Amino acid sequence: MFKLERVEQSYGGRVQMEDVLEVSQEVRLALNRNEAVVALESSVIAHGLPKEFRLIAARAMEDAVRDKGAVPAMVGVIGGKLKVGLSREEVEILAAGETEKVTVRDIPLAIARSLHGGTTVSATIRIAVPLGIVVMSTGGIGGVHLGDPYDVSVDLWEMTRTPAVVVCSGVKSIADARATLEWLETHGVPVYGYQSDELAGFYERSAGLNVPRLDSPEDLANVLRAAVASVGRHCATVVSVPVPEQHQIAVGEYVERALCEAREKGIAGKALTPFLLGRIAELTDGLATKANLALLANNARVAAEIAVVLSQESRRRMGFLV
Ligand code: PSU
Ligand code: MN
Repeated sequence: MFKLERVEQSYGGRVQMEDVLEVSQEVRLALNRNEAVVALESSVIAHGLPKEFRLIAARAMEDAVRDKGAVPAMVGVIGGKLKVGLSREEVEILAAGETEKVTVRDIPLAIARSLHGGTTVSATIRIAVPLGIVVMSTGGIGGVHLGDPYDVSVDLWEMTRTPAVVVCSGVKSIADARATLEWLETHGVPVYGYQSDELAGFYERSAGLNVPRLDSPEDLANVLRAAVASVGRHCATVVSVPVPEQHQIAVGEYVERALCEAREKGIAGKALTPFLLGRIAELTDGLATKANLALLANNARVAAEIAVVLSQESRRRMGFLV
């Protein structure tokens, strides 16, 4: 029979979680009190935006979460430690330099090599959810890449096994929204439109694909409760929030062009997303970056509203509230 303890022994003994994980005091207090906490990914800060906008984005997301009465917990890797609730200085380290892009695959190496890194959606939920932080916010999830159906983001696999509520504006612009939605359907991961009947198209409000609509955080809370009571809760729930109307822009032709350039330069794998996002920002004269900032803050706000409703519910059940 498979015995995890035996495997750990053979791997050279057990490393304690506390040796590799550090949760900020503010986040720890909030969790102890069952208050609302929202996990934020840091790859978008470390790699997803032009340098001069990274700190602005981090602050906008954190402020949006606080404005709604929740505690932001930005997740990242600093000096090989998995950090939940990055301090301002730690966010600055990730925003300033060339640090690792840490997906769930890269966590062991980042720890063993004492690296700094921004965590993608997959790594962020893998770290946050076991702590009880189930709501996370991002810009766009990774997906099945355009033009390369074998380049499938580990975000998708991770969402099949980690029960996070992932708030996003659909799939990132350089992935294939249709193929990604199919993939998620095949693997049983539900995708809902937040106050929308269509999957969000990142810079555009619609990707032209229908999804079931949720009208409010309470509506989502009902769905999550129904899931727990029936099919269990083994996978993530994707909540797709359209970019605020005034920031919507069409980027189709620029995505095509950036993809061609990447192919010519032989850029692939983990380096592809940062390259493409950078080129799209340049080609749209910064409008894409503005839209990106707007949707990051808006998604963080919606995530906080969801986290507040979920925490009120659990506090009520536990007798904190009457
Ligand atoms: N979408 C963006 N900006 C980003 C990302 C997505 O607009 O920086 C990041 C997220 O962290 C996401 C990751 O989890 O890209 C997916 O990368 P990949 O396709 O290499 O798995
Ligand atoms: Mn990829």
